[in-house]
Amino acid sequence: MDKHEIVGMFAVQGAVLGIKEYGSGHINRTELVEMEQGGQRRQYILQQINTDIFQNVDELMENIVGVTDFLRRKITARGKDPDREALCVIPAKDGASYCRADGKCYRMYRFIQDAVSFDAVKKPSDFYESALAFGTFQSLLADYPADTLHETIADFHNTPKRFAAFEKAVQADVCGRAQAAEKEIAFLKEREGEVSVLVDLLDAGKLPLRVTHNDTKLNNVMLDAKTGKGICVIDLDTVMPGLSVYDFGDSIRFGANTAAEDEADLSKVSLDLELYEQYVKGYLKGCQGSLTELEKKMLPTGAKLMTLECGMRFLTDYLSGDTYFRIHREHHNLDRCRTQLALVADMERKWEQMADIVAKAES
Ligand code: ADP
Ligand code: GN1
Ligand code: MG
Repeated sequence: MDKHEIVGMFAVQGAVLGIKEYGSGHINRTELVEMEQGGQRRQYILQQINTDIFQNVDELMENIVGVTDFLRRKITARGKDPDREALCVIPAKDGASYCRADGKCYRMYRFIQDAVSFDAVKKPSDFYESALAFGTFQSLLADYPADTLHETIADFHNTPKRFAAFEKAVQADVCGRAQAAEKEIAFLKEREGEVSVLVDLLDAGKLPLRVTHNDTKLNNVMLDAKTGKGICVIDLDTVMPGLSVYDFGDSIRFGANTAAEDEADLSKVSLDLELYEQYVKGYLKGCQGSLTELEKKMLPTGAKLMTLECGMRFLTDYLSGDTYFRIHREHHNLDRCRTQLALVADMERKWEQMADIVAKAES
């Protein structure tokens, strides 16, 4: 089936004017669909879901429909525009939330107009706005029935389990790549004692389990193209019960790095403390005072451990033959791992300042 026929399976009218690749995600494949409807041009997002990773698409889409319906109702009740501030799933013509074609799974969303997402921070206020949006997202979902959410990827941010998987990949060394990553392997092993800190606090009941996004990269939030205000959190595949400090941490890992996630020149990698501060302020404001004292105190640890975890995931994938994250060049996952570990090292150098910024921030 070609893409035009796939679009035709969804409950949209009119003629397809064009379909082009879109976005820079590592997991799904995203396309922008342009249609003509009664003389007007309309845009949609078409996504091929990565079913190697998301093996139960019914459960995945049940989560997304549940969360987006919930958000849309709340946003409407607050007198705001749900089409702008929440994703809208376009159903298939048979009423299902996604389509199957040639063994692949596709979903469609209404396109959020006059909005942008960034792969890198252009100005600090954009980062502040993204933090406000992610914090608000979490507050909006504070009373979502968490027990109805399916775990779309088991143990997604269980850092000690990620560490065990990394060690297993080093042992197996199926591609003979471990030697090329000796320094990175040693760096991670030196920090083994730290990887359980947050999950241990969760298990001890000291950190609360919340409904979290779990993939809070800057390019997963849409900002208003004119005002720069954060409007809508997207990419909801991993909305599951989790830790707020990890949501915070993933945003810092990606957005407060002075270099790109896959920068090959490590001298460009560092933690931008000004951006970090902006994010702390925006996130705490968005969370509306709901974070506990311990959550607040653990924000720097969330940033460091999420960066460490992501580094070990990239390295595990490199050692395993690049089967998880889409790569665009040789050794791409090794480069990605190296930036993460360089960022961890810089966070260690700036640890006191990171803690100080949080301590001084108003919640
Ligand atoms: P991935 O899982 O591959 O990261 P995303 O759902 O994040 O996929 O989509 C990729 C990009 O497509 C986003 O960064 C964003 O720029 C754009 N995008 C996704 N959904 C929408 C939407 N509903 N409206 C406008 N742009 C969107
Ligand atoms: C993946 O899909 P995308 O590109 O937003 C990954 C995240 C990683 C991120 C690293 C489902 O996110 O966990 O942090 O790459 N998503 C999944 O850039 O594994
Ligand atoms: Mg994304």
